[in-house]
Amino acid sequence: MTNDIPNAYGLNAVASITPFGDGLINNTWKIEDAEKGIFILQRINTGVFKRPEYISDNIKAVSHYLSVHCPEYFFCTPVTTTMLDDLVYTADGCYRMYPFIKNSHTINVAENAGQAFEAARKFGELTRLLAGFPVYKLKITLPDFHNIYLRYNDFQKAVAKGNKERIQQSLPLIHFLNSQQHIVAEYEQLKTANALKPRVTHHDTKINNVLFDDNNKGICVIDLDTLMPGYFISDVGDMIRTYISPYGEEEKDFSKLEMREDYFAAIAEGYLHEMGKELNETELSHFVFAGKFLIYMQALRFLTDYLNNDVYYGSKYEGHNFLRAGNQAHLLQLLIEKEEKFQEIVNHIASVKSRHLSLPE
Ligand code: ADP
Ligand code: GN1
Ligand code: MG
Repeated sequence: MTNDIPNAYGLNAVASITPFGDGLINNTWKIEDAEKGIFILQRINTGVFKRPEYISDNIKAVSHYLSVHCPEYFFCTPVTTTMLDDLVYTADGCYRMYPFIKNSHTINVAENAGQAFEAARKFGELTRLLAGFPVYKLKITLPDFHNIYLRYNDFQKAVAKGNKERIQQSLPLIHFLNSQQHIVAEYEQLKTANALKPRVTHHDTKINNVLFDDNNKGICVIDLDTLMPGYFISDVGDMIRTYISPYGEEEKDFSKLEMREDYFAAIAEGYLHEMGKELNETELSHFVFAGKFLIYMQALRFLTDYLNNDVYYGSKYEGHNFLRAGNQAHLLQLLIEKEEKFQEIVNHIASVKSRHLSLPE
């Protein structure tokens, strides 16, 4: 990358530009400018996000709403260029820049249940604060992103028309994923019954999308590209997928994956601390389903990509997406084993909260 992009944002004393973070879709750099300080520069993957201006429009709309209704809330917004634009288009893509939040850090795997609580609380807080926001004013930055029905169909197409050798090799995994199709059916039922309330949803609640301070308190949520209308199952599901196991989606030794009860309870406590009053009965009773939904969809997406020759996620080594898919299928099995126990935990937390709420002041 040349200095043209930082220059467009008024940075004329750039001391260093270093690749940063572990995202799979966009490119991120940390930029140090001798005069203006530290920034995060990102190239938006326009193969995935075809209308980057929709992302900017959503961030502006939400930021405006929050500044009026909860001015004390810290919402991290992009920096504008010297021409007052927030996006810069060049021949090699579309860029935007954020101030680097001082004394912040991210983690890729939760190291203790307190971090899981904090992250779940921060994402829950955002949705709660935006409960009065006209959700359908948000633009759809990624159509059908969490449409599991479509993801399942894409998977079937890949199984029918994808790389023949890879299909052959993946047969046991294909068989397992086909056997879990009831997860799609249950989601369709919930939608048909209008049981899930459309809300402002982050759609990528991985723990490294929360900035923590030195005391492990959440500073703010980041990575707002997929902030769109959606359902709570997307956000809670990705928390269950990514905060509970001590090893994540890249782990090759599946025996290291675990569904730790205390981390699950921390997610439920943190999210319901903010959203307990917002969720309806059906939503509460589908809290663990959210995890099955998201983990299953991620397994479908990784295997679909493998069968389609890694066109979406790319691959750092032979069989990378096959391994990620197997990892997620294993995680799904672990969650299914704990499903009843975990849902009891949610019911218990929700009932304690509602008793607490109905006590006289
Ligand atoms: P991706 O879509 O590729 O995951 P993110 O927006 O999550 O991109 O940014 C990647 C990483 O960069 C984050 O996980 C975090 O470590 C860091 N980061 C992003 N924005 C900021 C910021 N404003 N301040 C400090 N660090 C940030
Ligand atoms: C991608 O960009 P990143 O790493 O935050 C993906 C998510 C997947 C995740 C799996 C737009 O997120 O849906 O859950 O990889 N984002 C997009 O790690 O596809
Ligand atoms: Mg991210």
